[in-house]
Amino acid sequence: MTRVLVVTPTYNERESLPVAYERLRAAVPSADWLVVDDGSPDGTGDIADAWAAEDDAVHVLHRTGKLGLGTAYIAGFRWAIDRGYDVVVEMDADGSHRPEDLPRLLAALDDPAVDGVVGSRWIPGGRVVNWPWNREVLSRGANVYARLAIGMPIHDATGGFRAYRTKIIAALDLDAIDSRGYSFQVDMTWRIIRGGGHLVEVPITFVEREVGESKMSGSIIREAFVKVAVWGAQHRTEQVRGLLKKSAGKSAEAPADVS
Ligand SMILES: Nc1nc2c(ncn2[C@@H]2O[C@H](COP(=O)(O)OP(=O)(O)O)[C@@H](O)[C@H]2O)c(=O)[nH]1
Ligand SMILES: [Mg+2]
Repeated sequence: MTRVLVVTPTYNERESLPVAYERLRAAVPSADWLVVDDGSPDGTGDIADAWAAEDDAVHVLHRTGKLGLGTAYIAGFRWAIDRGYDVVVEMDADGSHRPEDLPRLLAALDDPAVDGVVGSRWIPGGRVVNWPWNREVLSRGANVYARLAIGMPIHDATGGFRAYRTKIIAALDLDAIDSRGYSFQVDMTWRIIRGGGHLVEVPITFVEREVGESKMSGSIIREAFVKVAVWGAQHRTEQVRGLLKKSAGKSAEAPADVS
């Protein structure tokens, strides 16, 4: 049987988390759940601890302060790798990622050629509900930007509802990933694709949270903007180097000029 670990990073989600817990347990009862809490001042970590004490499938990782979504996921990935899980899922706590969509994401992994599944808002069948227009513009814009800057083939590279085979994560150099905010999702996508991994997109409905607050901030947007620009520049430089090498190789192969 495939062992699945759902990783949910939390910061001040005491209102959202109980709903996510109920819905996840109902939608995918066989999955284990790891909450990675960054010392939420509102006591989210204590709520998760209480479930963990009663439910063997629930685990909690406590970190000392708000260290960012990216490092929370990396801690969760390591936890999954160390314990021999086959699949690791990324899912937000606030209900935006509907646990009811998870079986469809996991079903895409039935194909052994697929290494990871990205829940996508921006392909046919995908949609967003109750998102303010400025968030939609930001998300669509970020994805167009990633496509133009680095040739990103995934339509929702910033989305965070995903399922990966643990082995594709274990093949990455996790220490080298320093993205803290949402650029983490683009970073993971790009690393896996460049490493030859096969990702597919499955449409999802993203529902904006009804309770609690978003942790999106200007510094998170800036981090993503700068990082994608840097990756784009690196990628283009590599492409140009490759072309130069190729043409140098060709002229070396060409018959020598007899003068
Ligand atoms: N552990 C941890 N979780 C975080 C951090 N920042 C955001 N999260 C969690 O990541 C998920 C997505 O964040 P959210 O604020 O909903 O972002 P939005 O959906 O883009 O508005 C939620 O479950 C948050 O609680 C962080 O620094 N540490
Ligand atoms: Mg959210």
